[in-house]
Amino acid sequence: MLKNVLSGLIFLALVSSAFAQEPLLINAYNRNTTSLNGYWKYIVDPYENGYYNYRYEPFDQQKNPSKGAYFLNSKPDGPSDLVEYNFEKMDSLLVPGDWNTQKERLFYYEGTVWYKKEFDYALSKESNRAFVYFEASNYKTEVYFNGKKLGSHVGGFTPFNFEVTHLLKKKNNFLVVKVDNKRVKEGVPTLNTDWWNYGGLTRDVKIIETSESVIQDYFVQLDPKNKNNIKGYVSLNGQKKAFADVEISIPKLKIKQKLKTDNSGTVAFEIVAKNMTYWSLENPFLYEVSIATKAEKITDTIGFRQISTKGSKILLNDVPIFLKGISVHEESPIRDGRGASEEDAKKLLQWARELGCNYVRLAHYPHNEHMVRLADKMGILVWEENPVYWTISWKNEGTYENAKNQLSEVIDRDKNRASVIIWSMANETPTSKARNTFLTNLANFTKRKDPTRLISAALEQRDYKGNKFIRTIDDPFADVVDVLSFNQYIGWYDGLPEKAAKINWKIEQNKPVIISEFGAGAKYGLHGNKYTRWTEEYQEYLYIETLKMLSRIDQLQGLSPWILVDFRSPRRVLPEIQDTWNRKGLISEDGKKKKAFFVLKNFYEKKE
Ligand code: GCB
Repeated sequence: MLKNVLSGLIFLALVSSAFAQEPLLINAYNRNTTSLNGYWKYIVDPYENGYYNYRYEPFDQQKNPSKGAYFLNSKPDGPSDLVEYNFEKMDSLLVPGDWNTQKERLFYYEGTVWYKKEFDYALSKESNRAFVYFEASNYKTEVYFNGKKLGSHVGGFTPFNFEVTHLLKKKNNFLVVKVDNKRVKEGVPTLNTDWWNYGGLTRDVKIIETSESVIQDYFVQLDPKNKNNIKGYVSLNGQKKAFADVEISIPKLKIKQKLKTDNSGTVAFEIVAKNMTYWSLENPFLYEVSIATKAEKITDTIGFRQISTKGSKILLNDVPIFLKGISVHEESPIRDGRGASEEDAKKLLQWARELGCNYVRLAHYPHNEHMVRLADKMGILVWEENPVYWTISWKNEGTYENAKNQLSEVIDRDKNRASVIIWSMANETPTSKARNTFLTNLANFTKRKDPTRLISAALEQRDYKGNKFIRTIDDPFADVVDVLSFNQYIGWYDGLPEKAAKINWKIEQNKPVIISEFGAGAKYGLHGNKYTRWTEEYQEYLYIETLKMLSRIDQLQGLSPWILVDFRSPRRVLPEIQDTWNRKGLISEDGKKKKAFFVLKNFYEKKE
């Protein structure tokens, strides 16, 4: 009996540790990788029949799961053996890609889809390690390799990886992934959003091969307090991570710094660097930075700059800047659905450039890494956002942990990108004690993790002391943020565009103000007078009036109107106008510019 209990406990311990998320390898961009993109076999499984047995117990938590478990990729032993699925005979989905826009029958689907990919892989050195890396998968993902569970991940927009070294074979490896995009109340985001819940392996999947002692993480940034100092840390992972030699080199600065890790495998450093070319909008200069151990070397391109605030100003390298921005969703402007490729990012950022932008708000969740890498190269500043949207379950501890984890993963991924200047905690969240605590804890966590960037959140505005014509921000979270941002829809959800002329602002916080959203719906090609909803003229009129109104805010330091391109949302059902598209784009989903595009472009051209 005791023996049974003990072996049960040991088994449970093994299972639960196997479920833990493994340390993220940053800079998957410049590592030794093999792509697993391409066609994957898939099974649609709305009842999660391949995950639970008929007593609703997960197969992957049983000692000897039956052949019905899809992660086993079972094959019948002979003609009399019963196996009720067969990946081989199934249709395929392209990875990266959402399933909704690839298969008509999955357009509105929310549930589980199983993916399977087979591949051969030989490590280039016996002692090397291999990891399977997912740049994102929406929303809950269970990963199995050669019939064993690697772990799971929650959150649709951030990267995660699992080590596969111990299970890897030279031939016929099979990776089975369960992706479930069911919306859940306690989730992040929650049930209710205004964008399409694209499911699937939406970004790149790859094998990363590393040496035994892998350079897992590093932070190499300009010291926010000293412009002649490069500061950060390097972290190794593996058997030999303790007291290991590490060298950071930045050839163009003639820097070669030798370091030694502590017993946890980490080393913090500060390097004096004189005569640096700072990363700026005019000259987005990126240095080649290499980090090397005895066994491996990894290279990155990093820009050095300072971002700070002083009173109501935002300073880039001590010089005040005005953020000429636009909000962007991560939809492909080239093919249908979720965007994930470099070409998608290029086109979106080129449009932003054409509009005169020096800044983009990546709404409402972390976008793919191409966006920030390109923004780094192009000299475009970036706001990155955690998908804490509207009515999250503020009191639920698991929801907080989930939000924190997603934020932590995007900070891990992008903390060396000069373009990223703002971490946004949330969008349009209703104030309450629980919400204020939730967001304040997130902000404190972020400041500790990355003290080099600014914190914000898209808040809401209200009447000032009951006066409908004076607007203010009286959200307690305004005291926590570095940059005070808010969304406002005067002229669309709140009266007609002419109302803007009557509104004044009384913003009492001595902080920079960014208008994170304003906008109006217009169907490209629909014309009429400026009072007719959905016409390009209405949207144009709203932009003209809104820009005049916002210019009366003394502390105004930037804008990111809603939004660059029309995007899909199941909330938007008006026939012949919306047909599942939110029409507040300045560009239609097929790339045509609406009249308001040119109003904003003109405003940005004239703005210092
Ligand atoms: C908002 C939300 C955004 C919506 C937009 C709209 O305030 O932040 O996600 O899409 O309004 O179009 O209503």
